[in-house]
Amino acid sequence: MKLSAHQLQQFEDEGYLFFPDCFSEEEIALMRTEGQRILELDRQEVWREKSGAPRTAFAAHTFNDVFRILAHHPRLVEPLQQIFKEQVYVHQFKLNAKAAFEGDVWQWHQDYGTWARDDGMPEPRAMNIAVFLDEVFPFNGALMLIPKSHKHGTLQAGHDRATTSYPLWTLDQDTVTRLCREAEEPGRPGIVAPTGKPGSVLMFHGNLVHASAPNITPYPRKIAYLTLCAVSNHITKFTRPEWIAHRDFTPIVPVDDNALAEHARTHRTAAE
Ligand SMILES: O=C(O)CCC(=O)C(=O)O
Repeated sequence: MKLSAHQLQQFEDEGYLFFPDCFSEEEIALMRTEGQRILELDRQEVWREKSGAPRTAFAAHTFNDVFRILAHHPRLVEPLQQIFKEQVYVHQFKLNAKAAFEGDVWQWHQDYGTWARDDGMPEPRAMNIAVFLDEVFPFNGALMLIPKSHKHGTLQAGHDRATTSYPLWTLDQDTVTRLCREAEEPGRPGIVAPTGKPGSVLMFHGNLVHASAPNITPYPRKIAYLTLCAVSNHITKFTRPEWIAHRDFTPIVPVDDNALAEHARTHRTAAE
């Protein structure tokens, strides 16, 4: 997938790009089933909410064929090669559950804040790509973004180890308020929350400020996040486990565009 000049400009101006219908129903059905199965596994990579509900499953691309394909998918990899103008490797891979009634808050933060402080990543030349596995509604914990906030560099943050089960470098309320005021436009508040069908994709700058509210609805909101980093910008500090911040900086060689659909067909035939 190649970004147009208009999309590249939009990314630079706003800090994010949204693609409804990037993956087909067949491709998503495969990922949703595998994602749910993985979130129920009892292994160290599956992080739980304080309630015990699954929060995040890390590194599924290292032990599951479907997510290995996703982490090498040209629809995700090629736009980032284009943005960073070089090859990329997988810095992190996670399935975020945001389970029905139990999915907890993600406080306001910048991803690069954590990658710089915890992993020694030199520059914000890495970013998250969110692939919606369930429908994201305005009410089931949609990701909230502050447009243009990526232009402020890496903001001062505090290390939050208390409010959720996952440690994160989070921003204070004054900073979030100021950034929202700056992002306001006539008829648009300073926060956007892209919603859409399973198969939609959201790419956002490593310094874009974002958060999500708890899910108190019966509608689960699973999202797969692929974090790709420019190879020349690989991390230099190894404070977190390898399955959270990867140390294999091998450039990704993308698979065929139809690899997921092909996998679904092969496995359906084998099961028949
Ligand atoms: O999945 C979410 O709701 C938030 C995830 C997030 O902010 C992150 O992974 O940096």
